[in-house]
Amino acid sequence: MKFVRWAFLIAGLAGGARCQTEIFTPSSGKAAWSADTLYVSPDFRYFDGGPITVTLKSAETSQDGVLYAINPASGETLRLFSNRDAPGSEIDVMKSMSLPAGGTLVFMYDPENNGPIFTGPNLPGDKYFTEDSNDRYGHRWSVAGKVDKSTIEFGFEDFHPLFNSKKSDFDFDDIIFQVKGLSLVVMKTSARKRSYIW
Ligand SMILES: [Ca+2]
Ligand SMILES: [Ca+2]
Repeated sequence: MKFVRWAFLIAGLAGGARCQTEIFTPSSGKAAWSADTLYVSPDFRYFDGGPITVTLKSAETSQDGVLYAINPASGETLRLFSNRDAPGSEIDVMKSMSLPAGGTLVFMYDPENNGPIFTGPNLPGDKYFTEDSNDRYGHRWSVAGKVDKSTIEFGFEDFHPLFNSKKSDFDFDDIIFQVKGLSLVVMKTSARKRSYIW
């Protein structure tokens, strides 16, 4: 699917890339995480045409919540897990949805007392937009990083600014899940060049 990736890259550069570059460093250490580098609400894409397998890893929070996948093109919403389901619970999203190659998926997390909150860049004007996170991370309530070539790890912060914003600890581990079948799109910049990791 290299052609699809390059077509996406060219279109992204022409249209103004929205890829995230900010790195999140867990203050409580990396014990909960398998990804070596975590980015704040990065973009990600479906390039490979195969299954998209979502696996629940852990939930370090006192608040219950439910994770969903949304096809932003159709608005179709699929319930995946409660954060209290058994770690290792697994769902193939593509058994219930059809996504075009090069398209994207939105993960929505809905804590019981507030939310919902969304993955992705969350720019004002986006269809799925999360309110401001008390200026700490702008509009962004998720992090993600690569575990290996085929696996991305995601985490959400579960407090919403309209409720208890001062209690947000931004550990982003209130639900952690891993996904196979998506590619992380992060722009790396240096003084000399820009490049992407997939
Ligand atoms: Ca937590
Ligand atoms: Ca938290």
